[in-house]
Formats: sequence, C-alpha cells, structure tokens
Amino acid sequence: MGPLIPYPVSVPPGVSKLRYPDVVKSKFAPIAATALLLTACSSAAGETPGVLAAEPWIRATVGTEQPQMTALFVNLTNPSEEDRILVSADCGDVAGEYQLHEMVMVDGEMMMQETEDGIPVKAGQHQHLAPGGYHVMLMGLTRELAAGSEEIDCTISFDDGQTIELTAPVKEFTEEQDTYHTHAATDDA
Ligand SMILES: [Cu+2]
Repeated sequence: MGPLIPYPVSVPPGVSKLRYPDVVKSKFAPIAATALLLTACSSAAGETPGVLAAEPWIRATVGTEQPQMTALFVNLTNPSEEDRILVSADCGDVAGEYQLHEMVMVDGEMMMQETEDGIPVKAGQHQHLAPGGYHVMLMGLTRELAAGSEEIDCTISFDDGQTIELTAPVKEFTEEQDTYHTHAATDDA
C-alpha cells in the first residue's frame, strides 16, 4: 500500500457519481463486438471465458500539472461465473513504475492510492477503469505524451493467469468519455 497521492486529473463535477450498468446484459454484446483493439488470451474450448477489455486509452500529459505521471483506462467485462482480479499492468519503458490505483476521499479531496488487492472484476459484471475511479497508474514517465501522438502497447494480467494485450491511444481527457458512459447507463436503464 503506497502513500496517498493528490489526484492529478481534473474531474468534472458529478463524474464520480455516475452509475454504470453493473450486470452484463445482452445489450452489451454489440458494444463489445466493436472493441477489436484487444486480443484476449485465448483459452481452449470448454474453459471458462476470460475477461474482455475494450476502449483502452492513456491520458495525455502535455500541459498537465504532473506530467511525470498518467493513467491507463480501460473497460473490463467478466462474462464468466467466477470473480477475477486485475493484478498487474505493464506498458513497457514509457513508465518506470506501474501501480493499480483506487480513489479515496480524504477531507473532501479526491486522493488516490495503490490498491491492496488489485482491482476486482466480479463475475458477470463490468469494471470501468475511468477518470475518478480505478485506474492503472503510470509513474516516472520517460517521455512526454501528447494527445494523438502514439499508441502504447500494454499488457494487463489477472489472478487466474489470463493476460490481455491492449493498444492504448494517447488521448486528452474530455467530457466525451463521460458522455459515452452517461448514454450507456441511460440506455441500459
Ligand atoms: Cu493513480
């Protein structure tokens, strides 16, 4: 468990209050099908399906308050009947250290810290790594990341040994992210 760190992302009011659909519904299928940036580690036929990952992105650092750190965000779905835990992430030499972070409120301030036991992806549910929530922290960045400048290959690993390779474009954090989630939640209601 690391120290508390001020959250470097300016989160628009209300973002942390967004409610995402918790249960995987058939309606999610078309969304997942469009997310072909990912390559799930294949499992033999008959085995429990692995976690799915969609829409990975890394926040641009140009012009931010703490350009030495940023975060990887991705939408995870666990279609299986077993809880899974995201236990590690690695995007190569772009950062010196990778941590899984959670948000905590301290005296009304949003802070982040390393999670004690990874990031849970419960059976039959989504887990959105998004600004204001769980994220993969990239610390000790070795270069500046401008929006649209590159796509970074990352590998995320789960407690059962599954790994997923992601190609995460560098993007600005915009309200587009929230709009997408707001619509998804509304559509699902
Ligand atoms: Cu963090």
